[in-house]
Amino acid sequence: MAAGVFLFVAVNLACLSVSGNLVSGERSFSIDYKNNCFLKDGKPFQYISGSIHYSRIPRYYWKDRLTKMYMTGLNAVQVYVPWNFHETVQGVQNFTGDRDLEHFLDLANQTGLLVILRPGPYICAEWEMGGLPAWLLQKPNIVLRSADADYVQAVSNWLAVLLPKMKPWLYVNGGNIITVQVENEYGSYFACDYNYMRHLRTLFRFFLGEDTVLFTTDGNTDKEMKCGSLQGLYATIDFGTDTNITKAFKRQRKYEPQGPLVNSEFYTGWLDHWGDQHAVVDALNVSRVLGEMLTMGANVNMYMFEGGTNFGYWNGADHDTRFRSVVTSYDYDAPLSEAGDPTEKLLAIRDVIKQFKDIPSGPMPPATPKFAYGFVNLKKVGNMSDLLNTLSPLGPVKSQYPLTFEEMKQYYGYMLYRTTLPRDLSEPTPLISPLNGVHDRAYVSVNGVFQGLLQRDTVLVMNISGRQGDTVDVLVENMGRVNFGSKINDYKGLLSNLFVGKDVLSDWRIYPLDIDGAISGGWPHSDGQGSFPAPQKEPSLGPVFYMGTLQPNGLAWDTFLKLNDWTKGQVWINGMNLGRYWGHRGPQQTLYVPGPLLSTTMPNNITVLELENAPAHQRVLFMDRPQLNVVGKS
Ligand code: 6GJ
Repeated sequence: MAAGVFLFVAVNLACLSVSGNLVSGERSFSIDYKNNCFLKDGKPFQYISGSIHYSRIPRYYWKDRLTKMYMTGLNAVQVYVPWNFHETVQGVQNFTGDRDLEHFLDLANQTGLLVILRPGPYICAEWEMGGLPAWLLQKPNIVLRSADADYVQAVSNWLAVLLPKMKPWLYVNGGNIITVQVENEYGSYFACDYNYMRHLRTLFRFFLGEDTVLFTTDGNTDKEMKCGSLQGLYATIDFGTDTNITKAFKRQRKYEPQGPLVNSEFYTGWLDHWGDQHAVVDALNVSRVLGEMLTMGANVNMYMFEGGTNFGYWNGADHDTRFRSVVTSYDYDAPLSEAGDPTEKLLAIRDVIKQFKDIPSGPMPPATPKFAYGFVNLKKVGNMSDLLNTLSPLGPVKSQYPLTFEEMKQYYGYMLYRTTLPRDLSEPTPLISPLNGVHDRAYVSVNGVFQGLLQRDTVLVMNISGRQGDTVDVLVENMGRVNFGSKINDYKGLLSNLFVGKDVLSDWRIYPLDIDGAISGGWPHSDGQGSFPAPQKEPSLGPVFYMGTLQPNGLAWDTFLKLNDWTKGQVWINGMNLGRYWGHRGPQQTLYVPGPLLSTTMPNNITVLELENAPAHQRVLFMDRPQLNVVGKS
């Protein structure tokens, strides 16, 4: 080892030989700047942590995943708090059921795991709008993640609810939260607004006390570390396996000359967008670099350790050269699979950790049982355009020109824009979004007949035909708001006018769609079997609902739903929105179905919204394994 590196490593090992001044019974967690380490109850402490997102795992399985992380040898977990998951409606905070954060913290505590809390308020995470609630966009031109008065007011109101809930969970108060992150990689954001970060520091100090270890995390560049760090917040860094760790930690040392080395996001895998090749990160590289960091005495959090699922509409998106939506699975090629199954990568990591600390004795809990329930035949319920009385019971809003989702005060899912053709189109005529205003996908029908689609950034024109006065339906899908970079103020819907040839389309009737509410209320299965057309085995075009039931077989085991030959859409089972499928694009080909969602005695209601093209066979398949790595045809 080169002398310089040797010295660097040696200096950082100093902490491990320090014995702290113990005051019996007193709990404390702090930074020892003299010996470059954390102190827990006055003794040197090195955390080996993994990221887990409770918002991506059904509450039933939290204990299972946490136990597997503990049995791997981790002593901490890192947890994001998605603001929009808890305050979906402005002023209404929800901490129940799958949102019961304190229950999650309690389970971690019971399991022997400390917590590194990351309450944002922005969290990135491939989560819708990086965790920020879309209702913030009610204020046009709001400057998110800045000292913008409206944004700061909303943030202050939220943190005034969340942080007092977290205070009893601080380690010093008898809980298991050892450190708290302020914002998230703020150095990668254009605003670089120190007044905003100072305000957050003030709020966190006010609610959590002067002794809590507050930190920031930024990417491995000087620009990011400079703009993201702030006096009084311990600066940490993040990087993956393809990094020179000595250089990376030297960069951290430029901002924290003394104190523990910390990699807050050591990437064990990576995310997938629709159409990507499935991302994987080599397990040997992960375990090798992890070993090198632990040898240096660094504190490491593995991002992700358990990824889980972007159920419902919670996936985020990226927008570099173009809009790219993140897939439903957040498997992330993580040590615990989306379904919580231990992988070879987990075992390799455990082998590394056992070189540095004792591993809990006893067996690693096994993968949860999986079952291939087989084929289920569905039948057509009806075209979206014929179901508006059910899906939009309050009827349309009339507007000369289109309104956005935000203006309509519907933030997620789908919205139907209806107008009429201004003139006869005897020849196929371009339907154009000249300002690229379709956010994100629009499915276009004339008199209920699907004619094609428009897509943000990539399909700005299509041809339609029809007669003057014909009904034009434009179903717009919000495919998840951008969660990283300058485009996170990601308005949805028709953001600008559509033209047929040179004629602007106007005089719209805009239908907010509460599909999830209708399905939670029992539709379509509660409408009885007789009220739907006789099951014709024929393909269908355009936005169409299908229904079916998975008959109970006494088992409620995890399973994976594959929609072979279907194109793109959304699935609900027993009222739960499992997320989006897009087999035509891939790489995800199956949706994770958590076993606890299924009934062992009652028929399990399946509803599918196919947006483009359903196969004549109208059936779906429940398998006993996932398929996340098959890029589609389109
Ligand atoms: C982290 O930065 C983020 O803090 N990260 C990613 N960032 C996107 C950078 C693109 C150039 S991808 C995976 C993670 C999570 O998003 C994390 O929340």
